[in-house]
Amino acid sequence: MASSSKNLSSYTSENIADISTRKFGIVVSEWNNSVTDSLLEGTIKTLLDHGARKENIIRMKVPGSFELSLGAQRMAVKADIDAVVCLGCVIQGETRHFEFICNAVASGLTRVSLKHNKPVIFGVLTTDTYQQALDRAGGKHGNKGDEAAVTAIKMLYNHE
Ligand code: DLZ
Repeated sequence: MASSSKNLSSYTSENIADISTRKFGIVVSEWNNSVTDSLLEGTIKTLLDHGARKENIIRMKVPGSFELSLGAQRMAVKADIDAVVCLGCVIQGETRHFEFICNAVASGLTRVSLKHNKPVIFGVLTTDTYQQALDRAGGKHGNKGDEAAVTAIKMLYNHE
């Protein structure tokens, strides 16, 4: 698996633009909150590290990853929100629930992004085990929340 051999938070911070006037929405799922809280921490820290202002980071909680799409829509519809970062953690269980949630949230977030022409970032861990999720939420494979924040920043400027 590609992600097992590299730190998911590796990126070059060169050429990351000034985001001090930009406003970010973060939608975070409460399901597997021990993981999503770490993703949230990583996202906020990275945005602040790159110059975002605390008052320009708006948070919204949703019950589970399936609800991220509607949460993202409610954020994206606000005229002053420039980008939305969605954070969740779906862990494979014994049923096909995993596939339905992952497919729904991936296509839901894509639709919201295209409809509103705003970056809507897929910061959702989709893992086989709880340990794999922890490894990617501040563990040995970094923090997917950091990566989601950097992706949002890059997408704000890559067309200007
Ligand atoms: C129901 C459910 C299950 C089984 N597993 C997860 C999960 O691993 N991660 C997650 O974010 N949410 C899970 N959910 C909840 C669904 O996302 C959703 O909240 C419910 O199906 C209600 O719509």
